[in-house]
This record gives sequence, structure tokens and C-alpha cells, in this order.
Amino acid sequence: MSASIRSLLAQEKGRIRLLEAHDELSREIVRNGIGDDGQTFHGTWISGLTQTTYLGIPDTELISPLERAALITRTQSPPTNTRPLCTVYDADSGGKRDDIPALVESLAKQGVSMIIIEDKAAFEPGKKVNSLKETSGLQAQADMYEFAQTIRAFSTAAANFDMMITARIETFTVRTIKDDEAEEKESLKEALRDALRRAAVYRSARADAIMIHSKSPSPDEVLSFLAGYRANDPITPLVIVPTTYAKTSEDAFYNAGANVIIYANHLMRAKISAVSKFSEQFLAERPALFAQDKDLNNCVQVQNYGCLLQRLLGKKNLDEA
Ligand code: SPV
Ligand code: MG
Repeated sequence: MSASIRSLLAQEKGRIRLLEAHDELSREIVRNGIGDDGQTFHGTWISGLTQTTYLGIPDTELISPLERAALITRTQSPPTNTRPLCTVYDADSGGKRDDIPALVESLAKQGVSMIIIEDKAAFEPGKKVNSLKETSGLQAQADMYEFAQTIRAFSTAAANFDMMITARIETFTVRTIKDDEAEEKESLKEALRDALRRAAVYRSARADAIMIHSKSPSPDEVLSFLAGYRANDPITPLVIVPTTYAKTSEDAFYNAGANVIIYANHLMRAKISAVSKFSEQFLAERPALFAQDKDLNNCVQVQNYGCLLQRLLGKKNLDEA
């Protein structure tokens, strides 16, 4: 059974934490993770970036959000008696307009309860540029009124499901940072005005939640949006992705009005790091490494990648792995 993010938001007083999962094993790792303070993840983020990395293709909408949805493996069938997680899907630009009803239905049937669509130029395979890239502005931001039509189409398709539709605002990520201090200040002010205007338009188009994205190393863009938005609307859930501005505490964002914090690519990064180090160690020490370690040997023999990864992550500090 999957959890509903709408219900979790109510249950957890509007403070939700998600971690990216790109396959069934990583999802189980998210489900079982417990911090020293007893905190857990409430659900998973099906990231376009890490799902495509897993598939070995670039994060450019080479395959459509509908095609990608068909590749989610068994997210709805965890073993019984496990803690239910909610699932949030990264739908990139939303894909082809005609695909929207089938996309929403496919995701709902797989236990997804929130879809996030970004206000970038309309779907064209291979043309998407990831928001964190320096060149993210090369993919233009969508006209806000045209994007509102996309949000309306998703909202209509979601009417019979427990599904939240989130409009993701890319104004800060497409912005070119100015060298001149005064120009930069003005550009930031204009970007904030634009982002707040877009949020109002997308809410009128029946978006259930708003995501504000930023690739700045400072949390200031996001904090200014949260303050500006919350001045007029204390209720609509707000979503953030603190990948580049990672040093600010969760509480600072929750207290500023954020409700859903998405750690968007961290398991894939941990996996790449751990497995790279392991393969180097293996080359250096084989076959002694396997001869000495029966458990590790078992993990490999049954090709249980998650078991292998957990063994490495069990060392807590990835650098020790
Ligand atoms: C993803 O994880 O695919 C996202 C978040 O869309 S980001 O990569 O930060 O754009
Ligand atoms: Mg993405």
C-alpha cells in the first residue's frame, strides 16, 4: 500500500521529507532509513534526473514522462507489514498534451499521489535542460498563461484520483546572475515578482501546490519566495529542493513556510560514490576481499546490489567505504 501525500501533509503538520529512489531497492533503503534522532523519510521522489541516469540516458526528456512512468518498477507492491511511503513523480514539462490523462492514470495506479510539472518550454524530446546546469536558461521558461493550461489539463485528469498537482516555478533557475551588484539586486527583485505572479496564476489554474526551484548556493532566493508567498496564502503546500543550498537546516525552511523538502538525487550520488570506491578496492584486493568476507560474498553472488550498497553505507561515512 502507498501513502497519500495529502493525508501525510495533514498528519505531519505540513512537514514532509522525501528522498529520491530510482529502483525498488533504493525505495526499500529509503523506507528503512532511520536517523540518529529517530526521523525517517515520508516518501520517495521519482526524479527525472536519477531515473534517466539509472537507464543510462541523459536528463533531456529523450523519453516522455508517460514512457518514463511505464518504467517505474513495482513501486506499489512493497512487502506486507512495511511502513507505507508516499510517492511524488517528476513529470518534467508534462509531456504531450494528449498523453496527460493516460499519464495521470498510470501514476495513480502505481501509488503516486503528487505530480510535479515544471514551467519550461513545451515537450520536445532531447531538448530539456536540467535546472541545476549552468546552461539551464537555454531551455526557455514557458509563458505563464500557456503553462496554466497544462496545469488545468493535469488537474482535470486527476479529478477522480487522490492526486495533488504541483506547479514548479523555474524563474530563478533560468535567470542569468549579474556581475554588477546593483544589477543583480534588481534582477533578483524582478525574478521574485515574476515567481510570485506565476504562483498566483498557477493556483488560479487549480494547482494544488507550488514548488519553487533555485540553483543558487545561497537559500536567499527560496526564502524570499517563501516569505512573499506566505504573506498572502498561509495554506497552499510549498515544495523545495535544497540541492545547491544544502547547508540551511530543514527547520529554517519549514519555519519560513515550506512543507515538502525533496532530497532529489542523493541516493544515486551515494551509489555512484560507494560503488566506484568499492570497484577500485576490489581491483586492488581481489580475490582476498571476497574470500575473507562471507556476507559480502553472498550479496554479490545473488547480485543483490542493495545489500552490497547497504554494506558499504553501513560504514556510515561514505569516505570510509
Ligand atoms: C530531478 O531530480 O530530476 C529534478 C530536480 O527535476 S533537479 O535535478 O534539481 O532539477
Ligand atoms: Mg527533473
